[in-house]
Amino acid sequence: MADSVDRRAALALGGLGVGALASAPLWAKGMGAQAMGAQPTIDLGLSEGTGQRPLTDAFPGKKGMILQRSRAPLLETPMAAFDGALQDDPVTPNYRFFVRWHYADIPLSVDAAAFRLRIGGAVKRAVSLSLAEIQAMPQVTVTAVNQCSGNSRGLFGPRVPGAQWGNGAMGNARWTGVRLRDLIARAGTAPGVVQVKCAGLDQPPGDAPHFAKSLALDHAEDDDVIVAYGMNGAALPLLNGFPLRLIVPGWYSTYWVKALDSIELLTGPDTGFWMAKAYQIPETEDAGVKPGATGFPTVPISRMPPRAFFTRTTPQEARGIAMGGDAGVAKVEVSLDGGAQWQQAQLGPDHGPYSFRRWAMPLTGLARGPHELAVRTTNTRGEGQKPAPIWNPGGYMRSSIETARVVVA
Ligand SMILES: Nc1nc2c(c(=O)[nH]1)N[C@H]1C(S)=C(S)[C@@H](COP(=O)(O)O)O[C@H]1N2
Ligand SMILES: [Mo]
Repeated sequence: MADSVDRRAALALGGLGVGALASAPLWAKGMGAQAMGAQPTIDLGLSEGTGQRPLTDAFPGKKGMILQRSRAPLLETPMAAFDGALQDDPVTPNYRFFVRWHYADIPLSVDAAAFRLRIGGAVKRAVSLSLAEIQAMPQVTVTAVNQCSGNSRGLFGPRVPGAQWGNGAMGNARWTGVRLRDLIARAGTAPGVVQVKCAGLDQPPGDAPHFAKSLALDHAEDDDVIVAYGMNGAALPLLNGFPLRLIVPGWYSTYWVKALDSIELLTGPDTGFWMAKAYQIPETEDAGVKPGATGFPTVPISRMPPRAFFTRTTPQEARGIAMGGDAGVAKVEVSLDGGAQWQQAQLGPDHGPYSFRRWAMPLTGLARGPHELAVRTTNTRGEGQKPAPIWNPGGYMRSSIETARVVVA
């Protein structure tokens, strides 16, 4: 759901043309052993091995991030960053927004004045647009959760290879930009276009395949699919894709191509590695298979299912955030007895179908001793969450019911 022009965002974005420059390699900044040693750590409570990870301030525009890997950067958001009272804005600040790149050769600086977005392939006329030209087009803002397909992978049991994320490979932001549809219209579609392929400035090592993702043409032309230059009223941080990124509300962020500089219209399906081989999930109802299974049919990952999380639990109150996936949050329920009985939680303001929504549950009259809490959400299409976690070899799409423990003294 795209709102009309957001004045505040438009004002703050006035300085975009100046450009965001990083002077030194990201992983070279303050990453010496001494600096690292001084950093506190956080325990992600992973299924196997140590969940201890250092917190880092060493990346430009980022503070207090969980360091999963320096090169290519994998920075996770601590759950505490999502916490807030019911009425608090449920967006994740840019400086704490998670970061994920596949390849180490990422843009360390981008000259905003020289930057061009190229639109080609099966078009009527190939175009090359400057940021100023794109910012002069009709502006839309959408609030949407960006969640890695492998968010929570480190909680999979048995363990699967890949980034051992806790629950913080996600974030919610107000994205401001232009509709992908309007950009496509500048070039015009030649007959027979079926997909729209998007790629960015990051480069693969050797002859590895360039990172690129494709959407069906009708999806690419949805109202809500935008090419953003703004994030929470500021230019995109370099690590989150400055100067432009694709926003695909309701879909996993593997499609949210960062540092987007190429849009190519295709007359056949994208058979490249990143669409045809990577990011495949089992073709089962819940994307789960028996642990260890191989050789099952797969499909590319796409839409997100609903999820709810605890951000803070005290003997007086449990609270957190929920997302409906590719639909709004209809309700959030909390269980105080390990999932036997459920009560409706209070909901914070609705920021649209793709946003986090805050929830809270006062805990009054709890008996002394430990209590096993659980939280689940149901989206506006009636889709809920299951208690049992799924398993698949990619560690994708975890969305089972989360639990927390509170001890009343
Ligand atoms: N150009 C480019 N875009 C990309 C990627 C990438 O490696 N290169 N990774 C994708 C994946 S898998 C994720 S999870 C998100 C992460 O977005 P963020 O770093 O802004 O949080 O970016 C997506 N877009
Ligand atoms: Mo991802």
